[in-house]
Amino acid sequence: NAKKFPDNFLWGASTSAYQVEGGAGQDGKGPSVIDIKRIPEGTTDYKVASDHYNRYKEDVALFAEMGFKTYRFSIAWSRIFPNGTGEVNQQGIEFYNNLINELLKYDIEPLVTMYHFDLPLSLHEKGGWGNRETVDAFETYAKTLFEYYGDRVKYWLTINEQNMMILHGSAILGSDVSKKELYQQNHHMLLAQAKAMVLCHNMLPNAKIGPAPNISYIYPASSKPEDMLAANNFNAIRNWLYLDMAVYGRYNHVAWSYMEEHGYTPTILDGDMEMLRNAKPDFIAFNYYTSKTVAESKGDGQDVNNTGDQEIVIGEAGVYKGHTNENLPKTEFGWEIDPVGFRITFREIYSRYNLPLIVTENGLGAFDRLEEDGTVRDTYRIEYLRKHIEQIQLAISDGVEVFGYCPWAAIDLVSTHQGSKKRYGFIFVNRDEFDLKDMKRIRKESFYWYKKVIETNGDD
Ligand code: BGP
Repeated sequence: NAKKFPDNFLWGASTSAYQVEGGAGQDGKGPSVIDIKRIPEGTTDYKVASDHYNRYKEDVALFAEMGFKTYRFSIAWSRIFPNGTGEVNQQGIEFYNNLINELLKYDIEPLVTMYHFDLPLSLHEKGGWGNRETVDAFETYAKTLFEYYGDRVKYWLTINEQNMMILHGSAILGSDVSKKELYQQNHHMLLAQAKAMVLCHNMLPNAKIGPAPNISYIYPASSKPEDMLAANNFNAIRNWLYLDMAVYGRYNHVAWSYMEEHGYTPTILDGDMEMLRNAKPDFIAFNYYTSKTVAESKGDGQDVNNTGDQEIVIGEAGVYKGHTNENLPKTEFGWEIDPVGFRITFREIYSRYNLPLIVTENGLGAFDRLEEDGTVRDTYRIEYLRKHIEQIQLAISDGVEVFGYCPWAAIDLVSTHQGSKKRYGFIFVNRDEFDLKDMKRIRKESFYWYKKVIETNGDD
């Protein structure tokens, strides 16, 4: 007997600044690493995106029509500090003021990601997260956000998918960085996160803050002990490293010995570990699209294979290698679909950390088609989301505390890896990869379906 979704469950959806806003350079915005990102040939850049910067009112009205209780968006650091640090750009402050007020007008709770991949370019040029000064810049940025928006924003997310930035750093940032350097960046990001959490609790006693990694439970390719070990390693390196740090302020022993063995251990200064131990999140947010399956890697590097995604290679010689899970269907973009893995992931996170959970991304990227009659029949998306929502309900029945669900994405936006032909939204944006057309907003079939899900508190 499945338990009901709790009253006040935060149904909503997500976006991120660089993928939805556009408005590049508008009103004093500074450039970010996204502006120098290597964009795969044939795909859109992020200059206009979905032009949400200029159409946020229309968009928020549509979110309200769907009945959103919350909306997860990110603040572009370089709108607030065009140079990453220094002078505050009042026009940037104003934009998010307006957006937050517009949401509150409809009783939509803002759920704010402080940093979603778009590091200000000037900080990147000074060494980015490899430079400890970026930690201070982030602390100042966090303080500024709390000062300006803390009276209205109750839920804060520190860093989106830090684990993906470290594992696939080069794919997201468009530059090749050694693993040793990435783990140093990781240490600095963890410190920045810890500082933001402490600051938030000091400045805003009623606010809640948490990390937002991408967590998906790792399966072994077979019951062979060596495959089990590879899965256990990858779970520790990909998932628990980040949450153990956020919650307990310690490097787990498996991840640490992996870093030692490969020469990736970061430089840790006096006081760092204490700082990390003293910071505690109020909840854990996580993004989940798919599970991952790995096998043993023999260590010659030859057996480290690609899972089919064009950009992301899963595997590291001698540690684990990506493996196709034959039991799972795939999306049009080759991502394995695994709703049951979602429930397992909930259980694993909750039993390790015992904190309330919220899903900040989950969804299906597809080539949606605008029909001649003006409809978008994304039944495949409805099916994907329905199956995942069922598993949330089962996780709740398992005793897991879940307080919200924000699928990706509220509205079509530019994908991180595959341009604007890969759509995720409940709302269609009428543009092509390079032809901006009229940018009209069109309700997809999933829009009406999700509205009903929210109306019935998950009983659709
Ligand atoms: C997550 C990111 C999002 C989003 C999503 C889908 O990793 O946090 O920003 O892009 O993945 O990925 P993609 O756009 O590559 O399909």
